[in-house]
Amino acid sequence: MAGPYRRLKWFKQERWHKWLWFEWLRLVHFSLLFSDRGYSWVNRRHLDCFREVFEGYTPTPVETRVLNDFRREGIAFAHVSEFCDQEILSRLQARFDRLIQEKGEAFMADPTSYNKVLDLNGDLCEDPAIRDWVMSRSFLNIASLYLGLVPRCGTKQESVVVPTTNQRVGAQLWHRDGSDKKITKVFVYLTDVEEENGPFRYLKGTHYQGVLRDVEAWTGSHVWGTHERSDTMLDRYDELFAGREVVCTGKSGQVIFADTSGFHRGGFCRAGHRRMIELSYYSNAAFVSHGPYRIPQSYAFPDDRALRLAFGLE
Ligand SMILES: O=C(O)CCC(=O)C(=O)O
Ligand SMILES: [Fe+2]
Repeated sequence: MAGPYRRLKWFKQERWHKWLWFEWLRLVHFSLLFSDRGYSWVNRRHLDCFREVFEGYTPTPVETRVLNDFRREGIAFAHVSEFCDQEILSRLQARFDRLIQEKGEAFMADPTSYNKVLDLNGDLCEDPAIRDWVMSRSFLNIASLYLGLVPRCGTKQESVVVPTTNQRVGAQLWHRDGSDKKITKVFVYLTDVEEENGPFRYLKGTHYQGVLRDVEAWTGSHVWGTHERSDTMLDRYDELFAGREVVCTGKSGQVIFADTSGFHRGGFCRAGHRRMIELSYYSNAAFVSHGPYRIPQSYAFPDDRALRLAFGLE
């Protein structure tokens, strides 16, 4: 037994072999995601829950309006006050002030990163403001009705973008998020965002259900899995996208729903800064790690099956 075992170990350690495994797994994974039957099968529990919870559900007028735009364009807009008490905005802003202070001046002034992540996932309940925002049932309703299943909450990120370089880098370049075929991201601005503050930008209709979905390949390492960014289709920009780019400038309290499987870029800040919270929802089978955020045992989690599934508690 020693011989073959040693050979297997050697085989496992080869870098090319790991790469091959990874590529193969990725291929199988995406084949499943992109076939309707595969997608339904890998997400079956979340589909069952969707049928149970949303059969006969009548969306509120805000949800209906958001969903109509979201399905057609891949992007939709609302305001914090349409979902929560307007007071939540000042509570979230106060939290940002506190987090920025805790991070310290050196962190905020570091010229090597344009995106200052104040909190990624972390404890979702330590601050009632963020907890109420993250647990909002309206966002889960919209994400569920858009995706056609009860999704998994992927990430919660609070960040500030600041001016650094003159060259766009990372997510400042056009890209699709390479993790799922349909995604719901909910962004909220906590500051007024003008053109120079690095607004989020989106190419309408480039999402999976959109009229321009096939404008660029859905597979390939520049899109899927690796999260590499590209501006490759810029030379065809006028031909393909004239009038289709939405520049999401907006006031503090602006909420943006975006299917980031469609092309987007943002955070290219040239003056001032932009404060934003991002929540993301994917199918359970997405090529992302959900969390790992923390929900303390002491938190009396609502007795709500959809919400429990969304946070991986069932
Ligand atoms: O910061 C932005 O506006 C873009 C963020 C982005 O690419 C993303 O959240 O997927
Ligand atoms: Fe992105």
